[in-house]
Amino acid sequence: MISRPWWETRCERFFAFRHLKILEKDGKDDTSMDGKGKYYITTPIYYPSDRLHIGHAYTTTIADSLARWHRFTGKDVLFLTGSDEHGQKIERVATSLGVKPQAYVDKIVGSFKDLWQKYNISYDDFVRTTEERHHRVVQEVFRRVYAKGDIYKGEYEGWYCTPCEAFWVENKLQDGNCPDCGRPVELVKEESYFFRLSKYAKRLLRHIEEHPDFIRPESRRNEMVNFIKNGLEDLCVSRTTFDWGIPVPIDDEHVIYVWFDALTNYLTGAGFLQDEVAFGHYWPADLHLVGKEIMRFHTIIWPIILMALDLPLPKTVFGHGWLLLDHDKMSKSKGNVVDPVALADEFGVDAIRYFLLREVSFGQDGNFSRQALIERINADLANDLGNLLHRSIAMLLRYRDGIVPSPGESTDLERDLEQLASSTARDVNKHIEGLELNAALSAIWRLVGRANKYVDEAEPWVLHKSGQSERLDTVLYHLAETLRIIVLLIKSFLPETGDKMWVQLGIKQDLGSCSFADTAWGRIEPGTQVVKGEPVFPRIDLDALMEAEEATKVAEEKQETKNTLTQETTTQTKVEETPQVSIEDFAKLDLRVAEVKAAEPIPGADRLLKLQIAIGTEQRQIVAGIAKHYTPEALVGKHIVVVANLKPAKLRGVLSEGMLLAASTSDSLGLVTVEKDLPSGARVK
Ligand code: ME8
Repeated sequence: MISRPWWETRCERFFAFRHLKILEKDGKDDTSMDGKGKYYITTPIYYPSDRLHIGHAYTTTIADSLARWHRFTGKDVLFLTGSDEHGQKIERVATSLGVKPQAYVDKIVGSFKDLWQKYNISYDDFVRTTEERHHRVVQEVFRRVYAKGDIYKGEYEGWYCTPCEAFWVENKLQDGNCPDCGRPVELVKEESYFFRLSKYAKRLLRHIEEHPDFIRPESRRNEMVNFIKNGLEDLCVSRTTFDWGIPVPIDDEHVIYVWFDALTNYLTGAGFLQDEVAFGHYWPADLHLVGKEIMRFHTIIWPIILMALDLPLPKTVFGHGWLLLDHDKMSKSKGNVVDPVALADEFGVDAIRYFLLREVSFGQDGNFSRQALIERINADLANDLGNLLHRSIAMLLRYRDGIVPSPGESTDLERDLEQLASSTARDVNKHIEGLELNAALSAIWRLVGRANKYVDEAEPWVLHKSGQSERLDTVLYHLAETLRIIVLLIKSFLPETGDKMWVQLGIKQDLGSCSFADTAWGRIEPGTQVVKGEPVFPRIDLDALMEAEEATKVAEEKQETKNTLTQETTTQTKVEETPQVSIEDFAKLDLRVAEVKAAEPIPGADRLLKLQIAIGTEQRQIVAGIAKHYTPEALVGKHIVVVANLKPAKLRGVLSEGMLLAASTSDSLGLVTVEKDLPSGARVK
């Protein structure tokens, strides 16, 4: 076996708890379990309002790499992710699809877990906010804060942004819209429980000042400090106008505000009120990793909830930047999201993980583009790393039948490489401790680069030709040993690649059981038999790929033009000139009334719109060439007529499960609708 899957580590954690309990009984310090302490890291729990995109994979891949590295350095890691399943937004999506919220979230959360499995995300626990264990924790937290006098009943009148699930006072709105996402807000007036944020403002400011690592990076700390200094309003922590949430324990007319519910997941996952030994060990969290847009919730509301509970605050909340597409924030409603599954299928999971970790300067916004991705794959992965492995294995096979020889005397060249390998391991650790992910990867790639240069300088082919056998042994040994260390250093970031390289190096030791101490120089055993394998990262022909993409685009555009022309010629043709069909032919068409639930553009296809429609209780997606005539907003709510039994097809890679009917001339187009307000699903004959 190469490396252990995450569920085994989860078992280990369980045994670690048991071990902890024994230590506690013996009256010993529970953090001394392995001499290295613990590391509790979390991602945001994502909304199952839609499928996840590459932005979500960005946060989770970073968290996973950090979790893996800390396990590697001997820490007892708890890595938590999950899903934020309550609230108005989820309830509305489910209702628009005609399904119960629970059935809806169950399905989407399944897709979250599939995605994390594909990306080799080694989470230890996944909190769903609809779970019973979480329900109990949230209600108890609410009860305690209420009992302390920090929650009181009142009346809320103000604005609410449903996509962000955030309350806003009038003077914070921007042009009447949500200042965070720019979307319209709704006026809300309802009885509500309020949480005394204002009471804790000074104490929070003091904490931020005394703990410079609490909010990172520094730019976000300054933003948050300014926000608090501008005055904190007490926060609504309950809603009464819908019921998809956890009931307020003292008043079942109210459900608990979704952010109060969601933030508490970090306690649920650590064992709060369930396993106090585990909780005492893991809490406070070492790192809450979140996107910058939800820093306010994590660095103001969350710490104040913890203060009200008399619990210690997390050590660090890091607000990373956004992954942008064409320099714009990705969002489903703008239709500019990148699908992480399709991307991993096309390029491989580790290529995507590498790109996410390396390309974006951690903390700042960064742009996603296929060209940048392919360039990274070719330069860093295929040329540098892949080539080092390939040429080293090839030389070991050619000159020593694949057997790692015993080294002879080292020269300055070797000593230089040995030193760099040792200092790189320490540097990577230092960078990871400091959350400098780009620097950590740069350091590893400096070692890869140095090893490639070492091959050029040592010229093993010349040593072979000139019969300098001992010197050749030394060089080949140094290459194999440097590669072994490189695998140990990259496996937290690129787990599949680490496994593949380990197999090619033929090392018998289980990679999953290796620890940081194994990065010490000189641990590959002479006599190890290397194995020829497939290239770990084949080069991608960027020009050919771009040409193929261009060709598909041109072909699709031609098809669209042809369709339009056909429509236009049909308008010019006299009715009696069109061929006749029998009533049986016509009856083959299943024409139905459908309601448009949502509409969005398709990036790169300026004639097309993607529509989500309901035909009775059935949900469908169709693609229609009407973007020049209708805006997405104008379509939502319309009752249109569709051919419901048309064979599904893909247009620009997007699935279309039907076709809408429209009348058109060369410059105008109108959708076919029905004259009376008939329900969707009604048959058109
Ligand atoms: O906010 N670039 O959930 P959410 C980088 N449920 N990261 C991105 C991103 C992008 N373009 N888009 C999304 C919520 N993310 C709440 C959280 S936690 C108690 C509750 C990542 O589904 C980033 O981590 O809207 C961001 O903060 C998170 O997804 C938002 O996910």
